[in-house]
Amino acid sequence: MKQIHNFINGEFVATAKSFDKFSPLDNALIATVHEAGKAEVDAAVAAARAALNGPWGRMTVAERVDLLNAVADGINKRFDDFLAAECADTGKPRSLASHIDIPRGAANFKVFADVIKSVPTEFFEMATPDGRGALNYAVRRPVGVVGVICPWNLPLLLMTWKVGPALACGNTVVVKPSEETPQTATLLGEVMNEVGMPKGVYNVVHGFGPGSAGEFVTTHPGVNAITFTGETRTGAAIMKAASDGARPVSLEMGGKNPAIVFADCDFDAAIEGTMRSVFANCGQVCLGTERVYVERPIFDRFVEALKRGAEGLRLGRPEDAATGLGPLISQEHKRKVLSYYDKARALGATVVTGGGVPDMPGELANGAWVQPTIWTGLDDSSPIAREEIFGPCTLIQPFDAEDEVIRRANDTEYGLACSVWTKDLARAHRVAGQIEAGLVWVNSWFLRDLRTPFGGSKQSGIGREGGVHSLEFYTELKNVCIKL
Ligand code: NAD
Ligand code: 6OD
Repeated sequence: MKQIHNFINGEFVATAKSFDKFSPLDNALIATVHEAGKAEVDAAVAAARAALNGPWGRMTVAERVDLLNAVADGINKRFDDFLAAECADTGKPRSLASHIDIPRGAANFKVFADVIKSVPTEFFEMATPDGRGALNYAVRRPVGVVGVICPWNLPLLLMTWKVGPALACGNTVVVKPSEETPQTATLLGEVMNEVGMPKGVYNVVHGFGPGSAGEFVTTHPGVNAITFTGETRTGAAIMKAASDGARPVSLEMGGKNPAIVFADCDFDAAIEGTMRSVFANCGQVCLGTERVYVERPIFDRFVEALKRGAEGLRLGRPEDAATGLGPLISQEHKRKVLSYYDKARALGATVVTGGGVPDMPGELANGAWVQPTIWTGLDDSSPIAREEIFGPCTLIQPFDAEDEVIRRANDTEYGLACSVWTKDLARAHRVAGQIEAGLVWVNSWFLRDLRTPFGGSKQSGIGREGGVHSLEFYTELKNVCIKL
């Protein structure tokens, strides 16, 4: 059986305790994952601390930039290995992972290598009573050892989205990947060694949350800052843990994202974009659309077109080029998503398409498959319109007026993302300005420039990362005042 090790101080570390990793495709056992206990987390934090005080801490920015670029090249060199590992853990289509997950894994190092080369700083001259004056300048220092707690939906992409800027800023990291997706984080350890990354800069500890590696990292007094992506409830627990020692947190959390489709939109583009925002990665994207508001004159046509799109999605194995939809991540998540399918039916939803478990051939029948699903006929108060489901499903509702749809889109505890589809530029600006979310896409979805601020409002997040905004979290400013 494939063994997935921790990666501590440049070494692959086995432990006595382990857990099983099952394939989402067919529930077959695919790997044994070595679970880090307190001792391994202590060792990882100690290695990360020592690296800060070692060659890594003494490197110039230019030397760090060269290493980050080498990591990006190293990921690209082993592209097929990363692709195979990511698809094995998640079951997602290769066509998706090869266009998004793996390239972004490399880009997250390249982009922050570029950002760190041109960091702006402050400089102030001041008068002093003796007339000689003084100069002030601010320098950025790494915050220290950063704990990185990751989810399972875009494992390499979301882990490197944190590790790239953290290392660019001169920090060291202790990464806790999701228990569902351990492989690519350990594989990145091989790349770190191949490119000559100093020992202890990048560490990986495997395990779960409470009572396991996740808790041990977030409560560890040697961890100076914690960056997290995952569910809102988990983020809140981590924020509590971080309060011990008053450590900073960056939290990227859940969503219940609306799409707003005006009658004047480019209809085909709106359908294509909404198909992706609802069904990409089997609906397991934090930025995905779970509520679609469609202006009444095009409502029926829109529902019909999205239904056709959903029914055209081929469910299948990652390596099959025709596969448009993979399974959910796990049996547990399948049970959660199906509980919403049942709830929708019990609440009287019109099931436009899907709503159950597909017939899959052979062993795939044991996998975490659900049908792509569209509902109408429920209102904004229903749990289907309010709670994050994180599956390949959406509720479509009609609207009649701009003010009305803005109010309804904002009527949620979350505030991550929104897509607006219209050809009216003034309206696009007006609506975007009033949406309570960290990201608004107009006539697009998941179009990402990594220099832009990324993060959620309300219960969807605390803080912004991306470009120079990541520097705000991963560095501390120190002012130096020089009396002349
Ligand atoms: P999760 O919160 O269950 O787990 C995330 C990570 O936290 C895992 O590594 C888990 O082991 C760890 N963890 C759990 N409890 C912990 C604790 N008490 N202390 C320390 N670590 C703990 O999330 P998930 O199910 O892996 O991911 C899906 C969720 O992530 C969805 O809610 C989705 O919206 C959200 N998400 C948000 C973003 C974003 O950018 N805002 C991106 C991706 C996913
Ligand atoms: O693109 C990104 O940088 C990012 N953080 C995406 C998050 C996707 C959520 O599932």
